[in-house]
Amino acid sequence: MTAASTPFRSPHGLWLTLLGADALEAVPFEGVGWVGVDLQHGRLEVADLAGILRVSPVPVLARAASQDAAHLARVLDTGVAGVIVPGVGSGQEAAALVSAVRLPPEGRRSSGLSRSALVGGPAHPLLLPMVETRGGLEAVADIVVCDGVDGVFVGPYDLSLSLGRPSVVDEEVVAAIHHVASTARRQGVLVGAFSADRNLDGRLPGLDLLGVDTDVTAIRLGMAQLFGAS
Ligand code: 3PY
Ligand code: MG
Repeated sequence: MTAASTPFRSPHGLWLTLLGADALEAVPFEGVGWVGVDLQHGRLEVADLAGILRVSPVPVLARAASQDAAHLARVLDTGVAGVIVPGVGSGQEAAALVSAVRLPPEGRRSSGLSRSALVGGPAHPLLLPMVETRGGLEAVADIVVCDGVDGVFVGPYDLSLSLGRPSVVDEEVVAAIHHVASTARRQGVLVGAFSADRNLDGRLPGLDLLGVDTDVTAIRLGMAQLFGAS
């Protein structure tokens, strides 16, 4: 356990898949506690992070494209508040992430004259492995106990696929999310999840980080409000 309390003014996060700095500069952030930049799905790239960091009034987390150490280093070099790392399936994988994400002596991340060094990044970026497979679910106690892991983040969509369940509001998926949350709470680490489903929101446990929905959904809702049938 390395993060005692949440650095977020609200658990509610906007998940970015499409919008860059120019658009973010122009949208209201009331009620938004953090943004998650999705580098695994959508069109955003590591090169988009610096601009987003410049304009975001709230902490920026990056959902990494993979567990690759070189990729994680490039992401952290931008100065993001933390990384959400997909598909972590064991305590060993979590330990490898600690090694990739932490500077010596805790880990093996290299320091360089990157944006985080020159402009400023957090001394301790959050490391949030994603639990989104049956293997990750079975290993969650080993993942949260890993020194250097700050919390876990549930991906309900991949988790429901991995469990062979038809939707994210299926009883087994919801129970699995609660199990992840209670295991994380017992260890005193952060717990987060993505939602994007208003039927899931009310069935989730209390979270430090709730990825409410994507920028595309926000645009769709705005379009429907502006142009929808009256
Ligand atoms: C999932 O639900 O699988 C996610 O990765 C959320 O983005
Ligand atoms: Mg996923």
